[in-house]
Amino acid sequence: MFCNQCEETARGCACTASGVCGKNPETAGLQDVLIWVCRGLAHRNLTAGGQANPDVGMFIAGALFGTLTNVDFDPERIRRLIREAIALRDLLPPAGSDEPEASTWVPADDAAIEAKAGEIAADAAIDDDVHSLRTLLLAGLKGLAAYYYHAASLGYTDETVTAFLQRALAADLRPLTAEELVGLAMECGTVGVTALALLDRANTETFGQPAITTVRTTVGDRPGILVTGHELGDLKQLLDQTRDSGIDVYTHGEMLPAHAYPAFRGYPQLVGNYGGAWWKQADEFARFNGPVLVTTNCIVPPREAYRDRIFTTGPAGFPGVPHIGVARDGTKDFSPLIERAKRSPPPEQLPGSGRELTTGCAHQAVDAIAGSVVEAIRSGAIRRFVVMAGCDGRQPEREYYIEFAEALPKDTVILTAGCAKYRYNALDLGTAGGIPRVIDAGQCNDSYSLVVIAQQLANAFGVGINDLPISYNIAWYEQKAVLVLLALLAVGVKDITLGPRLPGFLSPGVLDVLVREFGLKKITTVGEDLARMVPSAAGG
Ligand code: SF4
Ligand code: SF3
Repeated sequence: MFCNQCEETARGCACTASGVCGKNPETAGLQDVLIWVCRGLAHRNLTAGGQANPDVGMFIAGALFGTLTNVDFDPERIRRLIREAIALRDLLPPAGSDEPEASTWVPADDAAIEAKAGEIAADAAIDDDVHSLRTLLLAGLKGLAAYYYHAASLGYTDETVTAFLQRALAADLRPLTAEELVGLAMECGTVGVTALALLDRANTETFGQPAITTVRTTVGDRPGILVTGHELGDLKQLLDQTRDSGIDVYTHGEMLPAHAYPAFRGYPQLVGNYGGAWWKQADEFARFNGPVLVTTNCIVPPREAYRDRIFTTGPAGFPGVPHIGVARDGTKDFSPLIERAKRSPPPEQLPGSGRELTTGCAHQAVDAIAGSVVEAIRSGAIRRFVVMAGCDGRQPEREYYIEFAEALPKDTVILTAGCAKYRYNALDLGTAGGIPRVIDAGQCNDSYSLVVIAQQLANAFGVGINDLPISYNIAWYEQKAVLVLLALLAVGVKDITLGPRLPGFLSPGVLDVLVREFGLKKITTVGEDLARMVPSAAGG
């Protein structure tokens, strides 16, 4: 195997024996083959005219989502998807006599799939700028596919997104120059903005406009079901099925922002949020005592303590873990979780929890207080915003983000989104000019909200987006964050600081371009980064 797509890749270089995330070589190889046959499928679908089969775009979005870090560890499901991709492809007319192998390949058996996986891994291991750019593009495409999948599962689709996804995947079947790859990566960011805006519309039109909301983190004395991941529609269906059941429902991780949407307020059994970011799940799921529903990333290999009460759905999967499927009409039957919950003791209160969390400060909510925000900036009560969006992770060096948040001067406000916020959203950072010092827009996809807020401020002050008093200190872990990074670059944001490590797939040459053209930097020390991002903070 050769996988270097996430922030915790082995030695900052690549996972080659097994994944730090728990992905084994078999699964890694199957994922590579699935992506490769999707390239062949995309090529044929586009060559047959436009998007000859309109279902292919959605199939590819789902398939790519499954290959994102911490989504699907189940080799059997991936094998099935490879067969489905080939079957879909072979329903399309052949695209001429010189089709790429990925558009015609039919594996004789599992050994043939394994051999193909070996070829793809050997090719990925080559260390040069072109391979670095190919990995950057693929990571961005995975993030794009994932966000598009979320929007489409709520019925919001956009052919320009699926057309680009297929064009960019198919393009890599022939040798591309570094310039072509840079162009596609930048276009991926632009299409990423379209997909993030689509998801924003899907969420707000389906669940209502989010409003600033406080969320309880204490537990009740009834049995509970814990819902994690990003798929709000799954939570909604589960809540409909648990009305008057005597079971409480708690959000976990990236599901926290659900509490801010009006559609989720009418459920008295949705009682609060339990736990923090994804990497603490082994301990938190064990203490929760009741069933856990994993809707998307991040799932980590489950511990024995809760293995008999964890369920996956959607793109998430793990061998031996029951998977809740979807009916043709889009409904899911969560009765296995409900039955399991009825036999479960109530959750255990987590040590250190109890403080209410605030979420829902998406662009619509900030719009409602725009006058006060502009006034606070004009009066000097708010001197600077620092965007600290992205992912959390398990390495000790991520303590940096707590220290950074604590060290920020009292007239600075943190704009956050994604699970990165769990490092500081329970700190008592107070307010600046009457505005909370941590503005949580929501899930990682709600980073889009932060861009809208920045654009609104730029308009209010009649300046460009880079002339605003906003610094970017982004934490990344997986490929959704890569797409968010490309989207920020596409809207013209410069001087982004990224951490805790830079992507292992960036070659020195590609990094050099990102530094030169976009001012990308890696985090250093809290003191040094503060001095750079909030200049007068250096003197206290
Ligand atoms: Fe390694 Fe990350 Fe790939 Fe997992 S997803 S195998 S940790 S690089
Ligand atoms: Fe987190 Fe997995 Fe990226 Fe949606 S839940 S941000 S890491």
